[in-house]
Amino acid sequence: MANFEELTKSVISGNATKVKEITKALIDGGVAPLDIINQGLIAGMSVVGARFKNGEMFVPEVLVAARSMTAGIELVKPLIADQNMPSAGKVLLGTVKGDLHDIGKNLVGMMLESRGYTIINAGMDISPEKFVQEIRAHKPDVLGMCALLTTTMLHMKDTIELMKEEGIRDQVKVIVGGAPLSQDFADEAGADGYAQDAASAVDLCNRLLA
Ligand code: B1M
Repeated sequence: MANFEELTKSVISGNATKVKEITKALIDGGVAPLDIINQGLIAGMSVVGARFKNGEMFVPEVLVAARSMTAGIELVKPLIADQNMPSAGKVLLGTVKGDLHDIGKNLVGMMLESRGYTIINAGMDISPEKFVQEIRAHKPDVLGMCALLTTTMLHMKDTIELMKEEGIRDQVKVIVGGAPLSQDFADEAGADGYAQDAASAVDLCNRLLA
């Protein structure tokens, strides 16, 4: 039977066809969907991240790997989303201005969706003004902002400040996440919470909306 190591290797080499084939074999073999994501797909992307950092992989290869990982996630997604669950709340998600990293944010969205949340995915490169516009349009219970760059994470604070100026800060809980963030940063930015990973983001939303 297909195994995690093969899946990880296929993500690293960006072979989407193989990623889909192995993911499907693991699903058919009864492997838990979240194990496929964590031990196969994300594990592969972690290796890509390390190689990117060391200059052993470059942007085009990273993009191809990211696309192959997404191809696998798309197959697993229907298995963890319970369509019949009543909505636990509405979460507006977006990656901040100047930031084009969306894999982690999409994973957070998928995990929240699987736990009954309604997700409005605003996308990436979202300016503070656009976040405010989206909040007014969708009236979410929670705004979730994501940043992967130390330069762009500063826009989280700008967004929260603009929400205050526009008089809508108290209407929405704000959570933040992304690899360079910390609880200290979230506190300083004025967020209601910080989550280190997708599973913690679900716990955090549950706590904030309880
Ligand atoms: Co970029 N990149 N990248 N990149 N990239 C990083 C982030 C970097 C750490 C790599 C490195 O140098 N070591 C580095 C940032 C350095 C820094 O600021 N400290 C970096 C850089 C420098 C850049 C460029 C500037 C490179 C260049 O062009 N010279 C450029 C910037 C583009 C831009 O945004 N304006 C760039 C571009 C890209 C790609 C487009 C090629 C691609 C993104 C594709 C995409 O997202 N569609 C990319 C990728 C893939 C990465 C790495 C390799 C992987 C990121 C990822 O998807 N990880 C990354 C290196 C790394 O992380 N090791 C890197 C997997 C994902 C599941 O994890 O996003 O952390 P993560 O999400 C986690 C948690 O953080 C958390 O839950 C998720 C799941 O557990 N989480 C949340 C995330 N969002 C959350 C929100 C929440 C709660 C939890 O609440 C709302």
